[in-house]
Amino acid sequence: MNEAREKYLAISGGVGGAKLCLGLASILSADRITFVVNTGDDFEHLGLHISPDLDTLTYTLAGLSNREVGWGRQGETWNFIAALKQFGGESWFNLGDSDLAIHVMRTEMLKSGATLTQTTAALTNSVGIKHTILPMSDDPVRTIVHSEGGDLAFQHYFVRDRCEPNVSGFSFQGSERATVSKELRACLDDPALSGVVICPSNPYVSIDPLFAVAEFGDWLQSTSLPVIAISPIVGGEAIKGPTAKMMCELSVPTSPAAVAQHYVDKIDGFVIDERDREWRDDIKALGLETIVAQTVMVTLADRIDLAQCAIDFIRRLNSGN
Ligand code: FO1
Repeated sequence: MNEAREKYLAISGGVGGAKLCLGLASILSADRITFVVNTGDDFEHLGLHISPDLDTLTYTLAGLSNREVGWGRQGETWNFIAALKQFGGESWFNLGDSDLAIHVMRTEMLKSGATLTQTTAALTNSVGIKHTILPMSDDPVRTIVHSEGGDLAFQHYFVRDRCEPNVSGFSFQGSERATVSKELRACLDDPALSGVVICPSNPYVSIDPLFAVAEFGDWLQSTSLPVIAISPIVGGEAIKGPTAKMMCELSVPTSPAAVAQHYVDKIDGFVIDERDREWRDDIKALGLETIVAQTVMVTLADRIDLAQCAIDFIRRLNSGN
C-alpha cells in the first residue's frame, strides 16, 4: 500500500503510553493514527466520572499536561481540594482547580445520554486535538486489584494506598459484558489499517483491561496485521509507575522477555531498549521479531524517534523482510 495511506492504531494507558502517542501524533496526521485508551482506571468520585488515562492523553496531545507528574494540567492550583479537606471531604485523589472542568463536562455529557466516545470527541475537539482518542469501550470496565488485604478498586490501590499493598492478580469488572464502540469497530475494519502499536504502558493494569474486552482482545489475537509492543521495562526497572513492583509480587522476572511472554499470543514484534540487548535472543526464541531502540523518552525528539522506529518496524513486518 502507498505509505501515505497506511493507517495505524496505538493502544495506550496513561503517562508512559501518552509520551509515545505524542511522538506518533507528531509524525502521523489525524487521519492516519487513532489512539485507543484504557478506561479500567475510570471511577466515579465526588459525583464525577473520572477517566484518568483519557485525560492524560488529552492533556498531553493538547500541550496542557503537567510534565513533572505526567497527569493533570500544567500551572494547576489546588484551592478546591484544600477546601474539600477542610470540610472533611475525601481529599486523597488530587483534583486540581482547572482539571475539575474536564470531569464536570464529561459527567454532564454522559448524564445527558452521550457515550464516553462522543464525550471524549467533544472534549478533545475543545482543546484543539485533531487526532481521534477512543476509549476502549463505552461500557464500564473497572480494574480490581487483588491484594494481600483484599480486593481494591484501582484508584484506591494506586493513589490512596500509593501502590503499597502486595498484589496477587487483577480482574476487570464489567469486561465480560463490554463491547467495542461502533467508532472503534470502524477502525478495526478499515482496509487501510496497517498495524498496531502497544505503547510502553503497564501490561497488567493499562493494557490487559483492553485485552479483557473480548471483542478487542480476540481481534488483536486473530488479526493478520503486524502488532508490535514496546517494553515498559528497561534495565530491570519500570520507567514510571509500579510495573516492576507488580512483576516481583506476581513472581515474574522484571525483564523485557517476561513482558514479551505476557503479550506473546497478541504480538508479532517487540521493541527493547539498547541497554537490554542481552534479552534479544530470548525474545526471538518466543517467535517474535525483536528490535533494539532508545525507548526511554525524555525529550520530544526521543518520542518522535521511537514513534518513527515503531512505524518503520511495522512497515518492515508488512513487507515480510
Ligand atoms: N495520580 C496520583 O498518583 N495521585 C493523584 O492524586 C492523582 C490524581 C489524578 C487526578 C486526575 C487524573 O486524571 C489523574 C490523576 N492521577 C493521580 C493519575 C491517575 O491515578 C492514573 O490512573 C495513573 O496515572 C495510572 O494511569
